[in-house]
Amino acid sequence: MPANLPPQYFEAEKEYREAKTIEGKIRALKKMLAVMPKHKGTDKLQADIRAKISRLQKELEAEKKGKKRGAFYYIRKEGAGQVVLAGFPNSGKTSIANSLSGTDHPVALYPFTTQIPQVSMMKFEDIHIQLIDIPPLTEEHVVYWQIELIRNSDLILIVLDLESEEVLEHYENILSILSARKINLIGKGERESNLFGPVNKRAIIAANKLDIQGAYDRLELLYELVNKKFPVVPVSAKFGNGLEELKDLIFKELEIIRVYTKEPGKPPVLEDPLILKKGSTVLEAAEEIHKDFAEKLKYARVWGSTKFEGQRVEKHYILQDKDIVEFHI
Ligand SMILES: Nc1nc2c(ncn2[C@@H]2O[C@H](COP(=O)(O)OP(=O)(O)OP(=O)(O)O)[C@@H](O)[C@H]2O)c(=O)[nH]1
Ligand SMILES: [Mg+2]
Repeated sequence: MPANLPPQYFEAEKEYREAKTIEGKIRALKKMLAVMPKHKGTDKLQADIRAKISRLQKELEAEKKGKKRGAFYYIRKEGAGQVVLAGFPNSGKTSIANSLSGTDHPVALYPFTTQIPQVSMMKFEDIHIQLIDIPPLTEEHVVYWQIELIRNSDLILIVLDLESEEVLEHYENILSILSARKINLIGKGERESNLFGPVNKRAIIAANKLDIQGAYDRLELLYELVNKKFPVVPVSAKFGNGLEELKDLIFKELEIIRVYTKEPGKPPVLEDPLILKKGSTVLEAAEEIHKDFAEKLKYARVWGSTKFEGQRVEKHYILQDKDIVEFHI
């Protein structure tokens, strides 16, 4: 090992070892190069690092090409949850996603306007929820990556078109398209089970185009026949009706909670909350921060769901949305 390597070099080297992606490794190697003194003693090390960078860059290109060839769309989860919008052509999926996220993805009168997944982020109070608008689902037109996106998501938002006389048939078709591909939609009061067989996916329904004449009659029908199984929210993407209710429902059905943390003697950090599954404990919140930290945890104080402000609770105390936690180790 050549002498005189600065501490920044070892930090970057650690970053390299711990990097989980090829991009991360390349970034760390470049940092190592940048901070090391350039002299005879480091010539060999510099050459080794450059060779490693170029090898990794080739790997990265190969990976990108592979993805393109298969026309496979995998969308990395970002934000507090991932929601896929699914429905028949022209039902208004893109219009709804645009209205919820403030995006401007193409919307048109003709079917199959959306051909590739469109990702956007919907702001909900102090968090962001990821929306994926996909091409329409019809018996004739289902591609495997649409199904994969649905399978990988946290929640399905089925968009139904109140302008169509066949709205009920559309609903039944969507369910059967998915169940034929081993995706079982679950709704009110149903729990996800881990049994073998179809995957269970929670679903909610947006009944769109409420502004169209006759929409209320068809909405009645949905309330009568569908609302028992899935929550139905009437909306008009065009005029904005029902969008706030839809946002609330999306958050509720994601079944997550926000938890803020504070250090003893300091005010709580009221931004960028921890996102946890509903029913999570103080210990699980600590694990989200760091495994070692969770192991050392003795107790916590909680503001919000407890009877008293700053009440002392044990590790297995179940947290609620918007609780503030002060960990004691
Ligand atoms: N009246 C009315 N029209 C709407 C509403 N939402 C969408 N539309 C219209 O319905 C048509 C289809 O809207 P899109 O948002 O492109 O529908 P989509 O489901 O994304 O369509 P595909 O991508 O082809 O599957 C467009 O002409 C929209 O302007 C609504 O709430 N009211
Ligand atoms: Mg669309």
